[in-house]
Amino acid sequence: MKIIHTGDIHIGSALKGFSPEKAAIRKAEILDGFCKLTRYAKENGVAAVLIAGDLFDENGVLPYMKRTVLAAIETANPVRFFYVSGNHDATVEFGDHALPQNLYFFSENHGFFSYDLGEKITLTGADTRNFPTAFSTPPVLPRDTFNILLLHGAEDIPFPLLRDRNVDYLALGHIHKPSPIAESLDGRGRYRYCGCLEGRGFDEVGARGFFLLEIQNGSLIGEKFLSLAKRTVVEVRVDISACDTALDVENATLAALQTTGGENIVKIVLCGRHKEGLRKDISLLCARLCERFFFAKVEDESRVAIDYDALKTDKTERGEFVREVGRYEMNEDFRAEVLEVGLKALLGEEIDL
Ligand SMILES: [Mn+2]
Repeated sequence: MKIIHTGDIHIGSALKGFSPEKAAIRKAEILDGFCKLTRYAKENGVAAVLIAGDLFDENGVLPYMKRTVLAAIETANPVRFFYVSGNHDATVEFGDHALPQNLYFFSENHGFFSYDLGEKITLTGADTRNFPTAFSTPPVLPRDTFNILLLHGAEDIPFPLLRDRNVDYLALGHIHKPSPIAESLDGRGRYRYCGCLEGRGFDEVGARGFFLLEIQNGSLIGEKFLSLAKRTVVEVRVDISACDTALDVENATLAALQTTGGENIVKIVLCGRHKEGLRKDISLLCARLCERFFFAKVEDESRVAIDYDALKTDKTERGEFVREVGRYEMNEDFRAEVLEVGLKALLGEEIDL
């Protein structure tokens, strides 16, 4: 039996950090990402899709999004969808929407609820909205079946309570970075976070997708990480120590992005110690990158390389400033920043803090 482990799709989330136009596109793509997954499941003979919470993002979920999700699920029948609520969709209600027959919830009993998936596979889950009381009666799972536990959370999940309860695969949601290798839960079971389907913000760097599990005769015989993501958030650090001009900075950045496709979202972090007087033109660089990639953000961690030894004996106000800053106790990164800003001010340069 083929089973998909997904979650944290966050349909309707605000997508801060993008321009309004790009945020609107991305919002549509995130909804579409779930629809693509439902089609993949149907076309590839997947029996069940486990949604480990946060399918929706409560603050921005609109009726059309719920309609689209429910229609996609219905269209994917006979694939069955099993959905536990997370912390971001605990309050999302379907109200008057007609629910497809192939969508299953875990809200009964206000605790753990189990489904027999057939082929000696059981699926047990609990809604996050029923934490922590659900854990007062932890599930008792059969010894001779393949047991999947579906939950959403991290610190609020008492892992020790779930050990030695015949869990084979703990399918988790909440942490948006996928765990490539499932970690050991106890002598029998393993746990894993699936991550989100699409990187949404600049903090969701790297591959995003879902896990496809294959279970036969009570054992897991295959597990694959697959991605249908439209875009990836790519973070690249660019050392600009050797740059003399803004054009050099741009060229160094473009060289670092040579293998990155234009459909992606890029986050550039400038680093290194460059010569004094280099004008980095961050805004222009960001605008250029936005022309080549879906969206871009530039962070500047680079600093001026200062020849402290020469300045220590320098008789000018610059030397005096360096000596003065040297008298205070402070973290060395902060000292470098103070010196850079101060020396720029003494040269009459523009300062962006
Ligand atoms: Mn969450």
